[in-house]
Amino acid sequence: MKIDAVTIFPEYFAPAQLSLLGKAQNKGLVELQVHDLRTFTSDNHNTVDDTPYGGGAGMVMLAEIWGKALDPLMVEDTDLIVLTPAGKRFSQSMAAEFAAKSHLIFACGRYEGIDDRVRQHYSSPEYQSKNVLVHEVSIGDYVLGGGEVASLVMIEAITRLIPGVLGNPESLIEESHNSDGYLEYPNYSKPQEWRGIPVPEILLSGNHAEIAKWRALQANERAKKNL
Ligand code: JCH
Repeated sequence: MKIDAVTIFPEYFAPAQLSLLGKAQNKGLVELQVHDLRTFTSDNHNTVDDTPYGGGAGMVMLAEIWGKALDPLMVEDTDLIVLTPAGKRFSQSMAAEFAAKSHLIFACGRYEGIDDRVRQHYSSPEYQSKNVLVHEVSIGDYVLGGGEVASLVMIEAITRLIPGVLGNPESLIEESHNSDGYLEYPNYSKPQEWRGIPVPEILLSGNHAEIAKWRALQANERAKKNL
């Protein structure tokens, strides 16, 4: 999978070189390219924003600069993901859908966001005929300073679902057995007693059918409690 991220803060993506995602890139399963939006400016101050038409607080990112950055990336079969607090809520099922794609672009805004004509332009019939889709996505109901951290969250959730990225595919199979991958039972490891708290007896029994039943019950109790 090819992933492009466009941002005025490329350094936010440094953690993408670590752990599973870093290894996936070394293995050639994921190719992440981070682009500095400011390299597409042509004025002395590298301006990427201006005041909003209609007035109001804050600044809006310029369509002209975003167009220059995105045009060369918007090839056939591309999903353009625009992060915004007003977007469709990101979920495990959405991650699975994006994991099957060949090319994702993450447009990371700052300030009050990006001039809406950028979204409109790349949603036009010209791009639809190139199998380009534009998605406005939010990772949750809280307001971040920009799209970078949200993109990193999405990239991690998506890329770990690409075949070969996770070392141990058993954990993916186990995830897929419950509804959305986050109905999890409580985990225990050594020692058998820690600060007076024992590991539940059933987990030491070797009875795998009973262990599976107990874990399913625990997962459901936990899910109800956290609603
Ligand atoms: C973003 C902002 C609009 C602050 C600028 C670009 C995504 N789940 C999620 N929370 N926040 C974001 C996000 C994504 C992209 C951008 N900002 C800051 C934008 C605002 O209007 C109230 C406020 C935030």
